[in-house]
Amino acid sequence: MKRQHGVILALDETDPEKVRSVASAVAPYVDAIKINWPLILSAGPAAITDLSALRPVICDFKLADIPNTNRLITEQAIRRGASGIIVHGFPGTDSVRAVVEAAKGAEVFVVTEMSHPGGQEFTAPVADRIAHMAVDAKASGVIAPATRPGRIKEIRGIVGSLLILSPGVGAQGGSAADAIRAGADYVIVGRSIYGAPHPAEAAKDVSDVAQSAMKK
Ligand code: NUP
Repeated sequence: MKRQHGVILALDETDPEKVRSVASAVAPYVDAIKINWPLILSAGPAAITDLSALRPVICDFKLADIPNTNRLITEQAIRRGASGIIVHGFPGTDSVRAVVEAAKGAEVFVVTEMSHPGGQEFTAPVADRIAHMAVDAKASGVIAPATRPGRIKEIRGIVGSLLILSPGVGAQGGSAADAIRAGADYVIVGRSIYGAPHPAEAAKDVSDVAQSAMKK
């Protein structure tokens, strides 16, 4: 994934027609497309391959299983063309390492502290340990909350040069500029792009904001 816009589209659409139209309209303004279970369960896993023709696809499967199951899922996602995969850290280092090994060079991102209010309940208290573990397990990067830019800054202090991807911009109340200035490499944006009257314009606006925050 090459950083130009600093924006990753979270394409949580379930209408196959809209998946296609939003993806092709927004692709010129984002560096990757992140897909999650709503899209996989509606459009099917072929969507991984189809969308990869437009932009690198990150599978947000939030893997949280034993190493063997994590490995099997990762292999299938990579076989379909995924460029990256998102894994939970709480099942332990061996579960994350299994994903890094099975990814065969594709990018692996470990969830630290989740962006929604409930993320403060169970993920926040262990987020710093998970960030250290992501470094040890040789992950490509971590997911950290745009809703709490102060936490992005602290997590940056732990992960060094690993990538930080930050969801929670727009619909969840976070700001792209604040997240990037706090140390995020990319913001992940869903509803406020694909749910906008003109998704391409909305994506371009976020990209402009992210790019100017990168320069400061
Ligand atoms: O902590 C997280 N928060 C979060 O919102 C980790 C995530 N992976 N996400 C995902 O980012 C979430 O599942 C959704 O796909 C996207 C945010 O979408 P939106 O709130 O911008 O619509």
